Amino acid sequence: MAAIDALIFDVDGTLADTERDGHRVAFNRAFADAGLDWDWDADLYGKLLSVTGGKERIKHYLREFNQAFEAPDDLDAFVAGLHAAKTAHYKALMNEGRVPLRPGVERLLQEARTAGIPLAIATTTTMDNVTSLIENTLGSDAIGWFAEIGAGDIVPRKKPAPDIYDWVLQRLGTSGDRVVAFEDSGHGVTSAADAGIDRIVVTTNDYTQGQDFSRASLVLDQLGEPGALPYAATGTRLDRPVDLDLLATL
Ligand code: XBP
Ligand code: MG
Repeated sequence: MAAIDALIFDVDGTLADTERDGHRVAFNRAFADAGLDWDWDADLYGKLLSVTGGKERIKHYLREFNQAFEAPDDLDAFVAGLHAAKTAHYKALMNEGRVPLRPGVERLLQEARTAGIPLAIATTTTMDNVTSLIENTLGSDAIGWFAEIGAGDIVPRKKPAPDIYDWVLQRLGTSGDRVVAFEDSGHGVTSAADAGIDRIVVTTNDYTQGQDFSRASLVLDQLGEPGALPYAATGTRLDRPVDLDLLATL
């Protein structure tokens, strides 16, 4: 197996469970600000997650779940306005420290930093949201821990397309067979795998459990800590948390 040149992390659902109590709440606040009576409850939001990207998700909602809404002529501008308001609300929620990192994330990031293995991010979400989550959970300098951050509209196609992983790999100057990717969703696994990444660790959450992870190397409930070991999707408990030694066996 090849050496590990970098660890590449998805953000939403992987670093933190941001969707239900972060993004969803921010969308609803932006809708209320705009005088819209749209309410994305936790179940509906699970369905809407089939489309990645906040602007794309709003359009998907109008197409599939709210056809009665009379959209303004300039739909793109309308959606962009809602989305900008949503991003402001999301940042405010992160500033309140509402969403913690998932178990084992900080430990693994620190272990990689100590070992000199570059860290990177490949996400669909907006760059401002990434900065806000990282600063509020890991500290004001922690954004500098990441050698490359690929986020949001920087590439033409969002996950499940491979574009964002291709972009990050190119910027890192490496290839898919020399990195490990961390994801929480089927779309994320497809994106990473189609960029040539064969070592993919999935940590599932309530929204993504049961999705197709057949192209992942490892499917777990969390990265875990020494005192709280992860369970594999098969029900087996690992004998160690996800650390560099474990990644070297993939
Ligand atoms: C994350 C997303 C994003 C966020 C919203 O997917 O789908 O759309 O829900 O972010 P992934 P924006 O974890 O696969 O990257 O509203 O900033 O687009
Ligand atoms: Mg995700």
